[in-house]
Amino acid sequence: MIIRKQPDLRYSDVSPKEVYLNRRRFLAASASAVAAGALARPALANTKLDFVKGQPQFIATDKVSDVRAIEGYNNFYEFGTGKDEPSRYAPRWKVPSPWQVRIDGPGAGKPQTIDLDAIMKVAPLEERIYRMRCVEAWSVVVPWIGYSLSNLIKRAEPNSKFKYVAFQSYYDSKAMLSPREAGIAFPYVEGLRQDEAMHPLTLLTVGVFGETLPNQNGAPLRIVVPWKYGFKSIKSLAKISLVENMPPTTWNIANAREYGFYSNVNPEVDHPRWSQATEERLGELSRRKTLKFNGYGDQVASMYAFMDLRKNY
Ligand SMILES: Nc1nc2c(c(=O)[nH]1)N[C@H]1C(S)=C(S)[C@@H](COP(=O)(O)O)O[C@H]1N2
Ligand SMILES: [Mo]
Repeated sequence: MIIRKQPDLRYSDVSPKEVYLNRRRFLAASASAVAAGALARPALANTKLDFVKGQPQFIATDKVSDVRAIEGYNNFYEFGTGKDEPSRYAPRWKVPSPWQVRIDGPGAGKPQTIDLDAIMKVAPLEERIYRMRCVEAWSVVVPWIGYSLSNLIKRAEPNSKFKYVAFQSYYDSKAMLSPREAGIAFPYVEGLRQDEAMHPLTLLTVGVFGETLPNQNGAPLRIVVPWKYGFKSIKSLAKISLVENMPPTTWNIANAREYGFYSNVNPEVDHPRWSQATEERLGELSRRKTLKFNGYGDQVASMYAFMDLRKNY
């Protein structure tokens, strides 16, 4: 049983951010901790968001992960290739304001540039608790805030040329690593098939733990696709193109044999260098069995019914 009928998640049993931050303020008073630079550091001072609870099908019943796992153990190669580096270096980045997102491409009947402020008002913000599974076989459970990406795409009045969506991250060579340092091309690009992009689970995400996104989690705006490996969930989104052909994606460009376009979580198809059968849920001692489509099969499997998922990995 993965989806609970009544969303009644209590933050009292999930290491809430407030508890953690209070503990951290307490620690900050300790000279030795400060001197040792030992404080794990999620960003402070994000803005509180107004949101409602997502529908039950969007609320995983797994225990929400500790804020230190979600905001302190990240992949964001623009800010470093180590898991601790994004939380150390991304907070220094000043998120450009106003943040503008370009929506274009042959599939967009009404191409447009839209500000984050306007994006926030396109649909009501919902809190959704999603399991996230990195291709590197660790996972977390995250209380994201956002709304289905389909709401924003519809504003661009998509036409019959919309077969795929191509996403592009923001890139600033002065504030971020060079492609040579990171070992991947920038700007980071990702993509989804039309039906995947319009699927209600695909979340345009502006927050986590009730507040705007910390930089290391992809501020100010990212995509979250919970049935796919984490690298599909592109951060710091700057451009959305509605296109006719399957777009290039960063990890596929870097190593096509290891990272395919679809990248659905699949315990039956191993990565060439490691098994995908199990995962480390951060904060838990024993490994979990990885679920096909990360446990979202009831909602998404039909989109792949006629595909060989070994070939289309
Ligand atoms: N722009 C950009 N987006 C990115 C990445 C990245 O390096 N750059 N890493 C991806 C990977 S591999 C994962 S697992 C998730 C991690 O998201 P999180 O740090 O919020 O858990 O972000 C994805 N989005
Ligand atoms: Mo990942």
